[in-house]
Amino acid sequence: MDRFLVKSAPRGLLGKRQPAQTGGGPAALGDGEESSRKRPRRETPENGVDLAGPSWQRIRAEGLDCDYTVLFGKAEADEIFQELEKEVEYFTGALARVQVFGKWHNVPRKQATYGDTGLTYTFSGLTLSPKPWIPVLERIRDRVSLVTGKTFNFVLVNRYKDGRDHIGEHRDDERELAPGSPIASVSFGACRDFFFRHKDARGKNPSRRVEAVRLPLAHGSLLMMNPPTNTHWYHSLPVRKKVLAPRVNLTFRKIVPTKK
Ligand SMILES: O=C(O)CCC(=O)C(=O)O
Repeated sequence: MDRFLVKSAPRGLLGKRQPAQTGGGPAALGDGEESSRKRPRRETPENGVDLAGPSWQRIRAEGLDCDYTVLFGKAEADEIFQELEKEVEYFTGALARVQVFGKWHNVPRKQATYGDTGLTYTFSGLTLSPKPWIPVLERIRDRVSLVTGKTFNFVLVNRYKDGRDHIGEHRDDERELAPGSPIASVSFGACRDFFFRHKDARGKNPSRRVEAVRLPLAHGSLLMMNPPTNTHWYHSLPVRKKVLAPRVNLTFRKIVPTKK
């Protein structure tokens, strides 16, 4: 992440892998181009969720390995979104500002972190502890774990009040992230375009041409960013002035606890 450094915890149940798929760029998901399959049953009827599990779209390119699904139906996603809006406490003051080339700016979105007790991470040069988990975040985290078989001990929440709020190109490649762990990105609210750009294809004079990948991230969706995606690809959520509604994104991570 730009300005965010974690300091301080499988290719699971998603099923068979597809070969790399790119081309015609930027490659866009959500148009039914990507293959999908149901993963084996895992949920129990008491969960009130689809017994067959979600259908996954596989997004593959050179060094990019992601899986996408709509995890929460509209009614449940609406309910969770309302609860996030009520319960999440975002950074204020110095933590809501960022220094770029010596000048201070407001971060163009709101941010918060929650996680296991005892974890610490570095943010804007400060060592911080995440806030303790709250029920709505545990509910989302546990649903992600249920369908992926992965566990997470930390979440970064980003709130975009409308399409002017955004996040610049960055990689989630902090060395404090547990090696080999995926990042699970869950979105609620306005659908926004999310872009991946290969590290060799950035800037004015890229060393080579690699098509960018565009994914519209829908209300209630889950995007699994599996290794080695964050080694080779940058991601961003660009400005979309026509989007007037808010969006909340949660990236669940596993970070290595700091040695005492
Ligand atoms: O809001 C999003 O979808 C992206 C968030 C993100 O890039 C991050 O948390 O590193």
